[in-house]
Amino acid sequence: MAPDTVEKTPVTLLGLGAMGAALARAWLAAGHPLTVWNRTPARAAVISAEGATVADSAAEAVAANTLVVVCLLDDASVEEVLADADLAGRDLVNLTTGTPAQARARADWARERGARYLDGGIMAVPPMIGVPDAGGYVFYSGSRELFERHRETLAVSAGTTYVGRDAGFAALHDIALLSAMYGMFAGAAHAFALIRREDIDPASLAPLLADWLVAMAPTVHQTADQLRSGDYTKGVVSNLAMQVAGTPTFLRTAAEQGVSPELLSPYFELMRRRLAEGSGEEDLTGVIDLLVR
Ligand code: FVH
Repeated sequence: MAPDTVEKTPVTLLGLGAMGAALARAWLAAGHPLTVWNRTPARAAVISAEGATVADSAAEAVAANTLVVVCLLDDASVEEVLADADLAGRDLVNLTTGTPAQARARADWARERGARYLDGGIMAVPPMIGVPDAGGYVFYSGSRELFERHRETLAVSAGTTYVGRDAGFAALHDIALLSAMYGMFAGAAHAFALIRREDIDPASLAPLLADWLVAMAPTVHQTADQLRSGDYTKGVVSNLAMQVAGTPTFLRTAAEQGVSPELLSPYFELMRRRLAEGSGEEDLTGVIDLLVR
């Protein structure tokens, strides 16, 4: 096979926690020259032994390369770490999880310092990084030009999904998906609690649960369709009136099994409120309007 003679974009990476270290290893494995800095030097030493150059300070690391990626704990640590760095002319890619407002403010902050800015929301856990078939990806938003310029380099770590020029959109998509995930975790927790004291192996419930959640997941497309059209009765299979009528059975079952209804009750309460507005023929989509203040 011909040797890979294409020059790889040098990368500076600030932050070598669980995620940062995984990113570092992916870029090193792909042959990208890598300069790193981490608050706790021992973590940088490990990555240095694998081929990275370690800078003495964050400012020195930023000065080393045009493409600067940060993956720190939170927005406050980004502010702290970059406080003394000269960002003029840098392409700053921030993969630190934050809120949409923090991302927008950070984009303005970077622009005022002469940097181009791209925000990222990582939809992966560290073992998925640098593994093309693992399904991990990163939402990006902010400068489209910056995204295109570094797309190939960024794709080394995980898939890339650009969601718009608004720097806050990557964080918004990230948190939206993770919020849905927590709703799913909550439902699964309630399901396992229901069988907890019975002679039912959790391992026998797990595949049934997983298959059912997968079967139900595509209903989000109908929800989106109803939200777009404004017609929440479109394509309804199980209407709100019928579903609310069924909720006492869920609550009674929880009581019979000695399980707190605290994860289910808030959602049932919203369903009842929507029904009280005269929306019995609708889907569950109207609950969304009750949430938006
Ligand atoms: N790990 C995961 O599963 C998730 C997957 C989805 C995305 N998240 C976000 O990624 C960011 C980094 O997460 P992480 O897993 O690398 O986090 P830690 O292992 O806790 O490492 C934190 C790094 O941040 C450094 N740090 C923290 N505070 C400061 C500070 N004030 N000044 C300088 N650096 C700071 C920390 O340094 P040290 O403790 O080693 O000295 C680590 O490098 C995060 O936004 C996740 O939400 C990960």
